[in-house]
Amino acid sequence: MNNTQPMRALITGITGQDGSYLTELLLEKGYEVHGLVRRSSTFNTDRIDHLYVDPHTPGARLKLHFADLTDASRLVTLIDTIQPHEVYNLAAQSHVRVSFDEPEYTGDTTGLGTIRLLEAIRAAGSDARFYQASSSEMFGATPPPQNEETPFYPRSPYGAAKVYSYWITKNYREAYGVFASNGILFNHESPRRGDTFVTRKITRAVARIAAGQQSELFMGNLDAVRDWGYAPEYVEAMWRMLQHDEPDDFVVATGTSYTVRDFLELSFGHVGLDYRDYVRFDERYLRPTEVDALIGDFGKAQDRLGWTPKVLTPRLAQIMVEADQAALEVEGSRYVDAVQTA
Ligand code: NAP
Ligand code: G4F
Repeated sequence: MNNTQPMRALITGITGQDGSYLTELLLEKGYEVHGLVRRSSTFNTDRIDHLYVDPHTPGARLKLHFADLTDASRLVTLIDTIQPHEVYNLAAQSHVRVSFDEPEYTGDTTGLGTIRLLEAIRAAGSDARFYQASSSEMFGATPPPQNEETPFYPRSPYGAAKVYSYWITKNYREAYGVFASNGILFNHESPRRGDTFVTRKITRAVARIAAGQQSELFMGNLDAVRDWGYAPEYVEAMWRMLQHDEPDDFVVATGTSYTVRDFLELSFGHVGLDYRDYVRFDERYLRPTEVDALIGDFGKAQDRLGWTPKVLTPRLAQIMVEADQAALEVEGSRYVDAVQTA
């Protein structure tokens, strides 16, 4: 990078949890950041509003573009006009339970969206480095610990779509020499996590119950084991993958394991409550096929990228509960459990 020509990154999924943290990281590093935003009738840019400045402002380095991963020609135009040095493909229909309700749409975005973007890079003759947001859901039924050599056995339309994207990323690396890397990220959370993922659903409920605004929390399978890390640390690993001397695939995880029940205990315990007094079972939150246990071995990322996790699950639960309590004080009650199956 030099003073006149900043590095340019294109982020799909910039309005999501990871997209927002990655944008902060890249702007801090001096990048010009281009983000792909879906047009919607209400604004969907809450997570990046604090970073946005009017594009007419001299030196503005965050630029947003309307586009969709289902629109191949738009992706070609964007790659061609932006000429990014790095492309981070974070966009996806990312909810596992929802993928059973919307399997075809999930395949179209989470799976085929990746080939559309890779083809756009190829068609534009771009030498951009490419990051694919692969997932520990690809391991599915294969027991832990899981690393880069572990066979995939997806258990949902989402997991199957991510397996397709993983392999097509590898194929473009081998077939066309694209610098294309897969980050196989285990669950990572934050106060910006979507409301219907289990950690955030729990910490929002804890804040509301502690404030006397809610009396019950309906949940599904409490026995599932997950390896929950902290999202701001995980986007650092994404960036490091594209600075590495060669494209490769890396597991990013904490190597620790907790059940959903453990996360309930930690979160309710933080406000001095016993989760058993509030949590009720609702089968609508079960999945037709479940991923029982995910625990990642991040040794390769540690050795080759110098990446290690610092925030582990107990501290993560505390960060999220405190953030939801603070948010509740500011905004009052806006939580509506509208999407009943998520
Ligand atoms: P997220 O919060 O659900 O964000 C998903 C992003 O994708 C949003 O910006 C969303 O836009 C966008 N998007 C969805 N469909 C799209 C489409 N058709 N065209 C363009 N954009 C579309 O997800 P996240 O937690 O940040 O995760 C980022 C990526 O990592 C995802 O690919 C996810 O599958 C993967 N991943 C996540 C985890 C995790 O634990 N968080 C672990 C492994 C892998 P809207 O804001 O308009 O909805
Ligand atoms: O928070 P979750 O919905 O995340 P899940 O299914 O593990 O997927 C997340 O992590 C993946 C990486 O492994 C990502 F690729 C994916 O995009 C997403 O970010 O559910 C976690 C566990 C599941 O076993 C689920 O059955 O929590 C269990 N659970 C129990 N009750 C619940 C609930 N999950 C949700 N969302 N809501 C419940 O009421």
